[in-house]
Amino acid sequence: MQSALIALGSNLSEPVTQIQRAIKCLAEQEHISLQAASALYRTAPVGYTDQPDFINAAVHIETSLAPMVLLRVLNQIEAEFGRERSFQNAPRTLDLDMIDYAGQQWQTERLVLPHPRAHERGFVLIPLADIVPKHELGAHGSVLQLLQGVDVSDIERLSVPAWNGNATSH
Ligand code: PH2
Ligand code: MG
Ligand code: MG
Repeated sequence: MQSALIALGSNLSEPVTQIQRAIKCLAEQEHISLQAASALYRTAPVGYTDQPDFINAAVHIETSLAPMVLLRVLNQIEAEFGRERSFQNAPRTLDLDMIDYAGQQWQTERLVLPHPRAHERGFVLIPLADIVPKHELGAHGSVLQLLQGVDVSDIERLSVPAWNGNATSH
């Protein structure tokens, strides 16, 4: 089994419910074991800003799937959740981004690891800090170190649970 970190985001069609359902869906995948889930966060849109606030979270999984197979599973789940790809950074029902896979470095057209923008994004780092604060994102430094250089003033922690199961109950 290998360790992987997945960032989740949604800003369409009841995003809190989308993220809760997506975490449950990941936990129920045959070759994935959910280890930990962050809290849910309401975050201002970064990049293309003329769109609703996002709900973001992150999970730590163990998986026997190879990186490209895991990527395909993530894309399939996005599609099941009604994800449409109209333009880059468009509003979405569900975005599942692989942030890290066993600390590996990848540079392919379809997959870059660690995720090339995670180290500068508060909406990824704040959830990661809940579950893997000391994790090193490639050569960029640890999650906690990186957070010191990032504006997180637009990020609000929600009190609703992200996930109320455990790794074996479903
Ligand atoms: N995802 C993006 C671009 N901008 N902003 C926030 N707050 N949350 C996101 O998940 C997000 C974003 C591209 O995937
Ligand atoms: Mg993304
Ligand atoms: Mg994505």
